[in-house]
Amino acid sequence: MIELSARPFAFRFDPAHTALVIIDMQRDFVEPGGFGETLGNDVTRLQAIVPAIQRVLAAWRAAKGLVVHTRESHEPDLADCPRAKRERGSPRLRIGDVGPMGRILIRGEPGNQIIPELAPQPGELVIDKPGKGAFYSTSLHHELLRRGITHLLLAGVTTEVCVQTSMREANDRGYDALLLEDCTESYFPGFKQATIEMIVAQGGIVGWAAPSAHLLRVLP
Ligand code: TIU
Repeated sequence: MIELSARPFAFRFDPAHTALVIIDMQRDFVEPGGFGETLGNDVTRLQAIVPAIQRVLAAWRAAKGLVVHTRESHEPDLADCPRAKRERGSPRLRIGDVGPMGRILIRGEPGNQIIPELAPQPGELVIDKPGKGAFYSTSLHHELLRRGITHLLLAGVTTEVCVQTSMREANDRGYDALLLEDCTESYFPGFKQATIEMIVAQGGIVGWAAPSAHLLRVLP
């Protein structure tokens, strides 16, 4: 067992039963011309966390821990994209429309790939998810259960949308989950901070949070 200094109290985990889950670090959210930008956001904010995730990913791979990458994505025929999701708001380009990185949020398109700096390696899990949460309509819970995973370390974007939704889904399924604070970012700085506070409030009602330096210090 490893003990990591965290809020609201120490996070104890066995790396053999813990997965690093990197949420949606795909070009659609991090690079200009994708889904994030077409919703009206400044995507450069999200690029700042890439080095911190790279350091954690390298250390976690060296510790032989399970790595899970997720991508928010839809089938080319949009069969898994609810009308409510596609028609919400007034973005310049909607899900499925052709943008500079191919069709927005569609599986297999250039914009839907994980950014090269964090590209999955053979043996790592890549989960395509049609919703904000990583467990909704995916095999993630099954894949984690059959590997004996009980604890999660979360990173990725955006903090209050796909990361928080996934963490709440994990919490309801019985996982102990910790958010790596400097490995997640929002298009809205206030939302990131509020999300971290609501996760750790009430004795860790959703889970734990800690800077990635605390993890790097304790990994074998
Ligand atoms: N819009 C926004 O902040 N996020 C998303 O739509 N998806 C994810 O967070 N991945």
